[in-house]
This record gives sequence, C-alpha cells and structure tokens, in this order.
Amino acid sequence: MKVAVVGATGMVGNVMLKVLEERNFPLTELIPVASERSVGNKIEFAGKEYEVVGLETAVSMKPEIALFSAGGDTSLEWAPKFAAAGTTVIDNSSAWRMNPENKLVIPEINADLLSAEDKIIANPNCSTIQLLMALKPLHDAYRIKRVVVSTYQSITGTGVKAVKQLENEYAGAQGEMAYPYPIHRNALPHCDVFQDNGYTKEEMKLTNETKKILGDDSVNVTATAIRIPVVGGHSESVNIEFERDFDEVEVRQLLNDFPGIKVQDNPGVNTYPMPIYAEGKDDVFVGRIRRDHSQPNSLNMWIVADNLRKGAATNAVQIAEYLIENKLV
Ligand code: A2P
Ligand code: 11C
Repeated sequence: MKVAVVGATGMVGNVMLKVLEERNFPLTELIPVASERSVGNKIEFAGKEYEVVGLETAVSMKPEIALFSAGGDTSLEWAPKFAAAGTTVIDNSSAWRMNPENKLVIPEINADLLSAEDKIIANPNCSTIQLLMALKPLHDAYRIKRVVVSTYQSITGTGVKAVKQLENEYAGAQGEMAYPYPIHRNALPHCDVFQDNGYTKEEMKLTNETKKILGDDSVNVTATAIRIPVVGGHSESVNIEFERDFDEVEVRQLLNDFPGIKVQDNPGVNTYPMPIYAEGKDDVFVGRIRRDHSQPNSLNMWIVADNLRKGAATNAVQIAEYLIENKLV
C-alpha cells in the first residue's frame, strides 16, 4: 500500500505516522505531505528518512490511501483531486462529515457502510468519537432519548499554537495566542467558533455527528464544550436518558464487551479515567458509571480518551485497515 499522510508535520499527522508504525500497517511506500513551507524537510518513519512533498506531487504519485489532517480548506480543495486520481481519502477535518454522500465512520460502529465507491471518507470529531464509542452499545440495548454532555478538552485539539501558548504562560513568556484569553489556570467555555444559535461549532458537531453515526435523528444531544489546560486527552461528563430502563451491572458489561472500551470504575479505590493515563493509549476509558436519581431511565458517566489517538489518528488508521482487510482499496 502506498500511503500519503497529508499534514505529516502537524500534531495529528505526527501521531498518524506513529500509529501506522506501531500497528505494522502494510505500507510499501510513505508519502509525507505538508505545506510548501515544509517541502524538502525530512521526517523519520520506521527507521528511514522520507522527504516531505507538496500536494501536487503527492497526487501525481497516486497513493492508494491518503490520510488527511491539514485543515478543512486543504481537504475541500485537495481531497477531490486525490479521489479523481483513484486515491481513497480518509479525512480528519470537518469538511466532509455532514455531507450526505460522505460516510462518517467509527470502525467499531459503522464500518460496514463502506464500499469501494467511497473515495472521501470522513473521520468524526475527536470529542464525538469517544462519546459515540460509549453510547453505541447502550443505544443498541436501551435506545437513547437524550444526551447532555459537557467536555473538558485538551489544548492539543487546537494544535501546536495552543501548546506553545500554554508553555509560554507556564514560563511567564510572551508569545502568539491561540485563544482569546490565557489558558494556564483557566477554563474557556469556548471550543471552535461561535455560531448564530449561541453554540460553538464543536458543540454542534457533537449534536449533528452523533445523529449521523448512529443513523438515528431521534437521538437528542445538547453539549457544552470547555477548553482546559490539559494535554493528554479530552474528558466528558455525560448524562443519558434512555427509553427503556437499564441494569447497572449490565451497563458495565456492555461497555466492557465493546471493542476499544475499557471500564475504569472503582470509586472505593479512586479508580476512574483521567487524561494523564489515557495519553498515548488507543482505548476509550469509561468510569463514574451511576444511575441519575433525578429522573427515570437515566445514567451518568465519565469518558476519557487521547484525542490525538482514538479521537483522530488511530480512528483514521483503523478505517484504512478496514478498507484493506475488506479489499475496498
Ligand atoms: P506545515 O507544517 O508545512 O505548515 P497543525 O494542525 O498541528 O498545525 O498541523 C497542520 C498540518 O497541516 C501541518 O502538517 C501543515 O504543514 C499542514 N498544512 C497546513 N496548511 C497546508 C496547506 N495549505 N497545504 C498542505 N499542508 C498544509
Ligand atoms: C478540538 N475537536 O479539540 C477539536 C479538534 O473538527 O476535527 C478537532 C476539530 C475537528 O478543538
């Protein structure tokens, strides 16, 4: 497999390379792609050096698969050009996610939708992926009516600029700001841009992408997305109201049995998921599982995952693996 990684010098692109290497992805040739600024720079992969190329060159090299994480504008312009050259694009931006013609895929949930005709496949938003991993087995068992989610999001979701901002603030140094306010010792109720309805784009992604991935418009999601000075992953406090009642022991079992989920829930010994332990891992961690006593058929839980891994790079690589295993590329 000839694989292009578009945005190879970026935060997610870097993790994509790491994940491809770790999982022994059946790769015969790597094409690292970035902006003109980086063309000619060297990157290391599996003990070899590769030269970064530009988008035009990468298209002409006709990779079988292109993993994109270079922002929405680059995807909008370039994904169709790769697709026209026969490449299957797996895109990590929000550019194609809500387009009815493009599949929005979490392999554990809906990879069976994919066919060889899908040339631009969308990777969901990071906070959506970890939420949906935990919702899916419970939706199948009890039918979800409504979800109330508050996120506590890592600055790595914003990119290198935000990590630099926090480092500068730690060091008491001046520098470029990724956010309108300091992030050190702060919490910003503001992830991505505000929309006319008073929600941010990040919050609306949680609402809209959930319906599309579950293939069920009746699932209502209301979200508040918060940025906190953490690097290891995103955390989510989730309240779910089901149509049917549930059994707490069965809920734990369903979550534990779902591939890619690890239940960490033993309050007696202070066991619960946390971003410092989720960092660098591919699983989604669920804990603080407990009945909501304020209304019937309702459950609270806490979900944590490394947003750059399962929330982005790992999910994209898993889609690529599925395509290969099922001979769809
Ligand atoms: P570059 O490093 O050359 O700027 P991050 O989100 O961590 O900032 O990373 C963004 C990634 O997308 C980087 O690899 C960046 O390359 C790449 N990128 C940004 N804009 C473009 C563009 N117009 N064409 C190709 N790659 C781009
Ligand atoms: C964040 N979820 O943490 C964002 C990052 O739509 O893929 C990824 C944005 C996206 O801010």
